[in-house]
Amino acid sequence: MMKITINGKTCQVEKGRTILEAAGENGFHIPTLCYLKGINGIGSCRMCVVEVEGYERLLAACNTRVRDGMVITTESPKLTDYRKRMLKLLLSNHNLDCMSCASNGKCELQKLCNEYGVERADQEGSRVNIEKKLPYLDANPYISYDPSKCIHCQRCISICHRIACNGTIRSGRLGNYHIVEAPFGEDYKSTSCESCGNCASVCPTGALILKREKEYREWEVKKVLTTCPHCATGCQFYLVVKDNKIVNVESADGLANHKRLCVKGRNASFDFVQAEDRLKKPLIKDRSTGEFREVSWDEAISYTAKRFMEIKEKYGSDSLAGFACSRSSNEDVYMVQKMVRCCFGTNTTDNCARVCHSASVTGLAKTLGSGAMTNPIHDITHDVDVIMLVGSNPEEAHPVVGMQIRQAVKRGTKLIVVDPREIGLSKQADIHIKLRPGTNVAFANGMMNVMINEDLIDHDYIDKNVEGFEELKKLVMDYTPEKVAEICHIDEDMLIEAARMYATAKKAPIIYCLGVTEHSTGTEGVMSMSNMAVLCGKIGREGCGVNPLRGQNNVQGACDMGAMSTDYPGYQKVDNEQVRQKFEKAWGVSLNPNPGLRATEVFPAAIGGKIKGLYICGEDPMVSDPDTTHIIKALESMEFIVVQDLFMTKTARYADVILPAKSFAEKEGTFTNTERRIQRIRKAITLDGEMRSDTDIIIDLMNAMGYKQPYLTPKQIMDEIAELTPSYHGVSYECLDAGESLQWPCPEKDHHGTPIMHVGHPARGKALLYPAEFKEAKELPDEEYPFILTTGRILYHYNAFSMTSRSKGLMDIEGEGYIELNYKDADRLGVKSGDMVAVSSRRGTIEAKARVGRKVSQGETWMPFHFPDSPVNMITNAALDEYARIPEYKVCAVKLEKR
Ligand SMILES: Nc1nc2c(c(=O)[nH]1)N[C@H]1C(S)=C(S)[C@@H](COP(=O)(O)OP(=O)(O)OC[C@H]3O[C@@H](n4cnc5c(=O)[nH]c(N)nc54)[C@H](O)[C@@H]3O)O[C@H]1N2
Ligand SMILES: Nc1nc2c(c(=O)[nH]1)N[C@H]1C(S)=C(S)[C@@H](COP(=O)(O)OP(=O)(O)OC[C@H]3O[C@@H](n4cnc5c(=O)[nH]c(N)nc54)[C@H](O)[C@@H]3O)O[C@H]1N2
Ligand code: SF4
Ligand code: SF4
Ligand code: SF4
Ligand SMILES: [Mo]
Repeated sequence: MMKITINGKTCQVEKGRTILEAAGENGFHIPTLCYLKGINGIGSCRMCVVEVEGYERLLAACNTRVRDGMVITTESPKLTDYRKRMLKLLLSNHNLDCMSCASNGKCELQKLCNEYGVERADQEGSRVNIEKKLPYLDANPYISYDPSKCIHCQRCISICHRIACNGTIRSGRLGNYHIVEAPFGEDYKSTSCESCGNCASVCPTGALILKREKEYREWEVKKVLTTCPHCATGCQFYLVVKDNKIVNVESADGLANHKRLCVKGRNASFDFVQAEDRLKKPLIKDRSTGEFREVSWDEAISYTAKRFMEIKEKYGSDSLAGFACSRSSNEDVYMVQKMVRCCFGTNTTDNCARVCHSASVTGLAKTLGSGAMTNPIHDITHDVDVIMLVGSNPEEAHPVVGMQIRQAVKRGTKLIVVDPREIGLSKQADIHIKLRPGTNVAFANGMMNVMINEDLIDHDYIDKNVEGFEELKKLVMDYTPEKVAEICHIDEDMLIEAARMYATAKKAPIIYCLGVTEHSTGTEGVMSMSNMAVLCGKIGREGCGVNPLRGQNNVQGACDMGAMSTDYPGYQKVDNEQVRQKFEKAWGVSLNPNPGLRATEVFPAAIGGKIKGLYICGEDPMVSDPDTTHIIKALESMEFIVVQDLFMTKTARYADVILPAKSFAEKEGTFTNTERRIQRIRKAITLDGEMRSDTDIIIDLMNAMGYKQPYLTPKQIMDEIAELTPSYHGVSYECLDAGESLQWPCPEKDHHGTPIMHVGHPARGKALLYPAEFKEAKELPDEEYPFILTTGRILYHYNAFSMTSRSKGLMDIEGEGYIELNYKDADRLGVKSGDMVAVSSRRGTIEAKARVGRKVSQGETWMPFHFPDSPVNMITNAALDEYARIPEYKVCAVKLEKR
């Protein structure tokens, strides 16, 4: 601690503090303009100058550190005069069309000028002519840059380089002048800019803005704190609302995002909410004509209830099924599974995790005793030595996690990327293992072979906390680096180096995603990730663990809430007698003791005549499930289908009843993000139309089906969830609204959550090392279908396209499907970038535009699954994993022909 004097007051401050920080901590305000805490401290605006005894010149408070005994003055006539002169200098170069400026009312320059009584500059500045030469850049659909309002504070540059870690917007020169080179001109698509808008969010003036800021003034809006509806990173933001219309998104300081947002969170979180073509009224189809007619809610509810109950009567409870929506809230999902269990009388309920991370839920429960991400995002991306990223493309799929990984790499963390494609992060990786799709298990066994043979494992941890070591050792001894290199098409030495790098690192998380799970050996792939971490004792510790990045905003919650055919809320097993009795008592009905079918089993069962009625809340299997032809057949086989969604999806066209639901912005609730963090969503607007929240619709349906379900608010539903779910026991709206950010397990009231799991010992008691033999994917290339097709996602679109396709800006940036091929294959086929290619598998043929390059290896291709013009699930393989019944989206065999 040091003793200093500020404005005559003696203050104790910690060594290393800047004058600005020391003053702030002691209640003294110093004006700033270019300064951004922890991000920008270049001291160029000179607003934060202070007088320090013994110094002739004025010192910038933001980048001068305190010294013991310093005597500082933050306000004086001299300082006021100086600050006024600085403001005048800025104004002398500034385009003062404040009345029409989007930043009017929130401009920091305007605020300071008001504060210091500066109205205009004394003369025109020297930059004015420079600015006339610089173009106003506004080709990017979301962001524009007006050089005539730029004060060269560099905040935008610092945030892009140090926080978004993209390094796209740069500082340049024109003659003697510094300029900002912003990537928002006509060539914006060819820059590395991700349109995340983090730069615009920190611009103090109207120079760099989100274009939609022009539509409102700061004093006209209210801001509603909520959670992003796209990926499971769980970024926090405010919906900015003017006259009951959402006009913007502003980032908030959530524990997963720390004010960052990605392009979808910032720019595409409300267009779909306010889209013209939202479903607004309940619809019933006349099967004889195929036409839908608008009906009242009363009719829709009573008709739906009657039809489901007739089917139950005729074919039994297990002829019904109900899927919950991982986009909707915990409370909504809880009610769906409660309806399925209490009214349908079956456990055949599921959610999109089945096609996504069900292998993680099953695999990690088997090996560690809990199927969730073990460590928080911040913990595994800050201050770790090595990150091993397997089958995960976070720069596109979890961009705010991707930004934090880029930041870690920048700070010196080593990165191992295991992915068959070149992804953005593989360029920054120390090691990129570009393995053949479908060979993760062999890869992991090879890694463990090296770890054991070179004795890099944690004997102490294994002795205390592990079972199955000998069996695993026996199995992996077969997987020599030579053999694995041959199976995976990789370099043997690289494998050895990766094993050493991971095993010897002190802090090294494994982060993985669908490249591991979406295989017919997905569960074994997941258990192999767990095996590697367990063998090295990297479980239950800071900066380590096994970390599946979950997909949808609330898919973690949907699993937690019991939208699973085997589990009640909180992973309590349906075939456990005691558990069942507990739920029978709470819900007042007798419950079906048999596990139900998994979602991917429901469709074949429908074709086989076993499933007759299906309720689908917010899923679009016509687009998102593999082998669309079998989905069509299944949908056509059933007697009654209900779809509850925001839009007329491809699946909804097959429904008998369509129920219009409210989106995340129109209701209260909670989402649980990938880190098990339970966060609030809040109602921001009320739209015209008869849409209702999922929960309200379900409560009506339950009553109409004869179950007395009292009407409950989301808050009351959470109380019921907490009562019945040990891991959510301490969760309540009271504590969430008081600012708590809880990560389950939260086993007691007043518990503050559990950031890191398996501390002390694995939840299972002992971790299981599961010996997984490598098995080939179900469909391999052959003479007729010589290429492997892998599928996945891109930054600008989201899953089945229903939400992001309604954002014009995203469609401008990336609007059609494509297929990536290796340039050597393309040469052989005579295909160039931009040519149309027919892509055929044993299940069908689609067309896509070729993108030729080096991203995929020879013999391999890749397609995004979002786009309706190349509906890739027409041709993917519905082969399922043995344990989790997850489909093999990541490998099928195709042939390519130039069109
Ligand atoms: N922009 C955007 N973000 C999203 C989504 C979206 O649609 N768009 N969807 C959300 C959802 S639901 C999910 S589940 C997540 C998914 O997020 P990710 O799993 O990260 O996304 P994918 O692109 O499906 O696949 C990830 C990587 O797996 C690699 N891969 C393919 N086969 C193999 C293999 O055999 N082994 C290995 N090691 N890697 C392989 C692919 O090359 C790809 O780079 O994203 C979420 N976030
Ligand atoms: N080829 C291939 N196919 C894949 C994948 C792949 O990697 N490759 N990935 C798979 C994965 S991981 C996933 S998660 C699935 C995703 O597949 P889906 O779950 O089918 O797709 P989504 O687009 O996420 O959205 C589902 C629907 O929810 C609706 N919705 C949004 N909010 C709400 C709400 O609050 N209430 C209600 N009732 N509805 C709402 C949307 O309008 C949308 O129609 O796709 C899978 N399909
Ligand atoms: S939008 Fe994002 S990536 Fe583009 S310049 Fe701004 S901060 Fe950088
Ligand atoms: S564009 Fe804005 S943030 Fe960037 S240097 Fe100019 S004034 Fe500062
Ligand atoms: S990273 Fe995910 S949660 Fe965060 S803003 Fe982007 S889409 Fe939303
Ligand atoms: Mo997913």
